[in-house]
Amino acid sequence: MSEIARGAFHHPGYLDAAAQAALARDIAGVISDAPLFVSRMPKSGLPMSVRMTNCGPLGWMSDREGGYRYEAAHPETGAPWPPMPRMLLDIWAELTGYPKPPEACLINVYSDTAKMGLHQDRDEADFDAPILSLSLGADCRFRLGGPKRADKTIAVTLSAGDALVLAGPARRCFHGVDRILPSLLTPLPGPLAGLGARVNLTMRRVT
Ligand code: MD3
Ligand code: FE
Repeated sequence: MSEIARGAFHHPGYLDAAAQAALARDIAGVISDAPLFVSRMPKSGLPMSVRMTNCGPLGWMSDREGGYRYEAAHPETGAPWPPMPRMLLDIWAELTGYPKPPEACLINVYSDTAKMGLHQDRDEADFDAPILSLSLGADCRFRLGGPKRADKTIAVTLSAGDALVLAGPARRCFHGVDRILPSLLTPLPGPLAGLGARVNLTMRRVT
C-alpha cells in the first residue's frame, strides 16, 4: 500500500486472479439484471464515453434534463438496483474500516477509447465518508489533482486487481481517467469478456 497523495491509498494487486474472477462473476450477474446504460451530460445531452450500471440501494446516473444524481431505480428498466454483492461489502469493511456499509456501487465499463474528464465527486451528501475504487481488466492512466481544478496533478497507473481508497482531503480532489492502455495482455475476466477493456467499481456513502 502507498499513500499517493494525502488521504489517497493505493493497494496495487489487492485482488489476486481468483478474487478478480469471483468479482467478475458477481458483476456479470449485476449487469444481467441491470443492463449497462449511457449517461448524458447535463444541459448539452452529450453522451459519456463509459457505459455504466449500479448495485446497492442507490445508483449514480445523469441525463440531459435531470443532471447528475443518485436514483433508487434503473433509468431504463425502472427496477431497483441489484443488491451489493457480499464480496464488495467485505472489501469495503476491510479497506475503509468505515462503520456504515456503502449505499452505492457504480460500475463503469471502459472501451479501449473511453475516458473520463477531470471532475470532482460531489453528488453525495456525505463528504466525510471514504470512496473505494476497484479495477479489473486493462490498465489505465488515472489522474489525481487537488481540491481546485487548476491544482497540479499526478498520473498513476491503475491495473487489474488494484484498490484505491480516497479518504479525508483526497475525497474532494479532482480526478479523471486520461486513457485506457493497450488491453491485449490484460483482458477482462471471462464473465465480463466482450463488454469492454476495463471495469472500475466505485463504492460510496451517499446520504
Ligand atoms: C479521487 N471513476 O466514477 S476511480 C467516478 O476509473 C470515477 O472509473 C474513475 O471517477 C474510474 O466518479 C476513477 C478512482 C476514484 C474514484 C473517486 C474519487 C478516485 C477519486 C473521488 C475523489 C478523488
Ligand atoms: Fe469520480
